[in-house]
Amino acid sequence: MKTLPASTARRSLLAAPLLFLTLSLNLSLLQPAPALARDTAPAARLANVVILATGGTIAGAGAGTANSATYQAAKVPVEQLVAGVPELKDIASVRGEQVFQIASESFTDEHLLQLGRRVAELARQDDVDGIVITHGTDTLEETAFFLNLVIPSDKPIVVVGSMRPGTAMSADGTLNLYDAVAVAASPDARGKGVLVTMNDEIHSGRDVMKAVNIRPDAFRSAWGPLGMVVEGKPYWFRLPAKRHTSGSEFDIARISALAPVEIAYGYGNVTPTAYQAFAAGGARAIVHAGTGNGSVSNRVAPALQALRGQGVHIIRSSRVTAGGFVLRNAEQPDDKNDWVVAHDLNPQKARILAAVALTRSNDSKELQRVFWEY
Ligand code: DAS
Repeated sequence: MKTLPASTARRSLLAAPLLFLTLSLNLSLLQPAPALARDTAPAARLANVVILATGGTIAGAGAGTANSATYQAAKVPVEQLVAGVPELKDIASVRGEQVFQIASESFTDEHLLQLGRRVAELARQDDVDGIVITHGTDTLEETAFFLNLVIPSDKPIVVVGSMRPGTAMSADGTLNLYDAVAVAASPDARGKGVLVTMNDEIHSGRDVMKAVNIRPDAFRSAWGPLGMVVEGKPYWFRLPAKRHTSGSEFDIARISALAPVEIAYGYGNVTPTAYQAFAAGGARAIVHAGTGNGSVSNRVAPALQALRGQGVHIIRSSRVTAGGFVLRNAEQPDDKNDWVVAHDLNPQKARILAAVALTRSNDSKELQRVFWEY
């Protein structure tokens, strides 16, 4: 038998224990991890989350599984929504309330106030840790922003919808609802304002908008989402910068009615007719959904100056959808006209903020301050 040179023999002797150690390590990797010592501390209780259902596609039903866009919204009751996601019981102690059963394009300011009062009442309860609102997607961004302004609570409040009814293939409502409850149950969602979970993303109720009307990735925030939910766990990457909820000067308890505020769209060939009709109908402010930088046609500017003279506020917003930013006195003499600019808020959000702000002051400088701060 050929003997090994001494150096080779030493290396192989050294190698033997290493080989044994490696093998035993590999084998141990194949064994199931030993059960951790049972934690004797009582298991932390699941968070109590209330789901307020208002209707929309997330409660919709279509004739067949191929009907992802042809369906009836606001059909499925909240009990069935909750039963449709049995995994909810693993992440929270959930109960549901049916506040409305409507498509959200039919929301009125009265619906906003009624929903807001119920949210505020629940948020004051010690046995409620978080609130989820299921909602149509059409005006979801308006409701989320409204609640962000008037609910004096740091508890997680999450608005959620779906782009496809539960009867369709690849329906998005179940996972959206699961994500919403996961966020509402999460202590680190506290103090971040009203949130919106759609398509695994977590958005600020202030920034989010419905940018697409027929795909699950419909909701966008011009400044980006705050985070995302992965397998029932929220991950955060940024925080809201504007005043909201417990940091807001507005409180639903002190609002009996929202101020009447309308929106008129700017476009080529525009005339003052809509603005004048809104003023005649009692609008206290008109949001101008202007072209580009909230620009105002020279066919309309004189009429808006006259309306301001009659006490109607003019608020310049922009009709652009991927991130407007209207600057004071840029292309329009706002100081001279005593007009307000909507900052980065789109027209529908500007309407909500003006309708809330005018419940406290009719002063245009106060109104402009509010648009900078919220
Ligand atoms: N009609 C729409 C609404 O209720 C359906 C939806 O997308 O939720 O907002």
